Amino acid sequence: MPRAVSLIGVPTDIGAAHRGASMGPEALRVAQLDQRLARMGLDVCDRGNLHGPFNPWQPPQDGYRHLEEVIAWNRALHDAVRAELAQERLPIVLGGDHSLAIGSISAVARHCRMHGKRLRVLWLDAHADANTSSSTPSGNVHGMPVACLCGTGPAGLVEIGGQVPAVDAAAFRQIGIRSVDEGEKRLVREAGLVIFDMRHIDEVGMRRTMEEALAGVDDNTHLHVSFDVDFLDPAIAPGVGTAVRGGPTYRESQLCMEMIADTGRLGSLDIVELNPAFDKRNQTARLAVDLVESLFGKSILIR
Ligand code: B3U
Ligand code: MN
Ligand code: MN
Repeated sequence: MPRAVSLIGVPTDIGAAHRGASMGPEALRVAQLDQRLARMGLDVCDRGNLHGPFNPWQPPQDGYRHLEEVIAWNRALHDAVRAELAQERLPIVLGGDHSLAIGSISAVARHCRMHGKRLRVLWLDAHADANTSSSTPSGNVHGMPVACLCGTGPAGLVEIGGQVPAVDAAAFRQIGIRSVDEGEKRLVREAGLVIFDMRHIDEVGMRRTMEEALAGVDDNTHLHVSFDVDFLDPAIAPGVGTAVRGGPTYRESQLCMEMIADTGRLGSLDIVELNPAFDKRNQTARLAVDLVESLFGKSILIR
C-alpha cells in the first residue's frame, strides 16, 4: 500500500436524490481528515476541489437526470485519479455523490490493466447501485454506477475508462446492502454480482463476511474501497441523503475497515454520499474520518 495519499475533492450532488452531498469534501476537511492521516505517518497532499457544472435540478430525461453534467464530472475525476495512480499515490476521492465511482473506478481499472494488477472492488453501501435507465425509480445516476462500470448504461459513462466493460462484474463484493429496487434485483442476479447483504452479516457476522469478501486477495491485488457513508446505520451516521435503517453498527464498521487494512492491499478509496445538510454537528464526517483511520491501519494496540 502506498504511504503517499492524495485527497481529491469533488463537490457535486449532480447524481443524487437530495441536494447537499456537494458539501461533503468540506465536511471531511473540517473533520480533519488530512491531519489525522498525516499523524499516522502518511504523506498527505490535498489537491483541492475539481470543478464542474452546477446542478440544474431538472427532472429525468430518457431515464437519467443531469446526464451531461454527470459525464462532465466523471471525466474530470477519471483524469485526476489516473494522474495520482501514475505517481504511485493513493487517491482518496472526497465526494460528492456515488455517481462519481464511475470515473474513479474506471481510472483505477485502467491503471490495473496497464500494470497487470488484479482489481477487487469492495462496495460498502446500503444500496446495490446497479440500476439502469429502465429499472431506476428515480433517474438518479448515483443508483447506477455499478451497472455502468459493468458495461450497462449510456456510452458517455460506460466508455470513460477506455474499455467496455470498465470492470468485470466478478471483481465486485458488495457489503451492507439492504435496499434493492424490484427491477434491480433481476439485474444483480443476471450480472452475477457477489452481495453480502445485511441478512448475511446478521447470520454469519462481520468477521466471516469480510473473510469471504477478501478471499483470494493476494500480493498482486489492488483493492478499491467505494465507501458510501449510507452503509453505516443511520443511528450513528445521519448525515446522508438516502438513509436506510438496519446498517452495520460502529463496532461492525470498525472491524470491516480493520480487516481491509490487514490485507495491506488498499490502493484507492472513494468516500461518497456524505450530506452535511442532514448531519448533526458534523458527526457523520467525524465518524467517517475515524473509520478511514482504521482503514489505513490504525489499531487499538500496537500489532
Ligand atoms: N435505488 C434507488 C435509491 C438509491 C440508490 N442509491 C442511493 N439511493 N443513494 C435509486 O434511486 O436508484
Ligand atoms: Mn451508493
Ligand atoms: Mn447508498
